[in-house]
Amino acid sequence: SPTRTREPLAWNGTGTTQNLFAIVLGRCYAYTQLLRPGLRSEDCPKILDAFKSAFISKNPCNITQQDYRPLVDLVNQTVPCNKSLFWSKSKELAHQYARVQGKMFTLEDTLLGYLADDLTWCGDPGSVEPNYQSCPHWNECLNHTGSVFWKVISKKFAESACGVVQVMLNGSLSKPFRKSSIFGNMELFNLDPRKVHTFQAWVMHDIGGNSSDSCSSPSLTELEAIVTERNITFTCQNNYRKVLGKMEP
Ligand code: 2NF
Repeated sequence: SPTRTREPLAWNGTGTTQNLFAIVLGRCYAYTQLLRPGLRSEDCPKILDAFKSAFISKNPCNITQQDYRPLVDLVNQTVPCNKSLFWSKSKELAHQYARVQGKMFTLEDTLLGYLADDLTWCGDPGSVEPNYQSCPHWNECLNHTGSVFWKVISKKFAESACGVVQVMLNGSLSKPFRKSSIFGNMELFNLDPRKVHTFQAWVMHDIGGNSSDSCSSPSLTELEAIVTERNITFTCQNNYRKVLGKMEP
């Protein structure tokens, strides 16, 4: 095995998840064989190789969208119309809803999002191994291994959405919609108005917390203006009942 000539670069974030490659390969087989049979499980070793090639031996602050191109091109998954669920600051509830409902797709219910959810990974210019000691925090530099990955696959997810799309927002925040979030700057602007006719916002509040009419707050009015300007019909619901109802045992 190659000997290190020096210590890996030191960053402010946690290092690569232990057993990263085994987790990614295992998730790939689980997804393609058990969760969504019909996707090609024989591609999993190729998918893992393309994932590795995107960042191994590279400076984790100098990753480009092209680095992930071979990986993204290996996966041809489309989400059925009316089934895309975007979220911002509401990950757990959005996932629960999508999965209980069984038929909605958050980004993490697509293969690429599923492979990487909750994982950290980065390489090091001086090594063929991932950097298990530290990785850049996502606000430490712009073009970092994780940010670029999520931006690339978020953009693709948004571009392919069609029909009615939903976004779940967190009404317990003073600004449930933020233009600077990944939803606000990658997903929203990559929806295709020729395919997406209606945009539904669900503003959820903590159960037992203060309930307010977030749909008429300035933050939601700003979202409405952007959506309407893009010639997509906008609707907004506070505490969409179907979400809460489905959560009851
Ligand atoms: O880890 C994920 N599963 C993930 C990461 C980034 C983006 C998922 N996404 C996709 C989801 F599918 C949602 O539709 O983007 C949408 C949510 O992103 P958001 O920025 O609108 O919402 P937040 O709840 O603020 O952030 C979601 C996660 O992304 C991390 C953040 O720590 C949280 O774990 N995050 C925020 N900004 C960045 C960034 N610039 C970021 N990760 C990398 N780069």
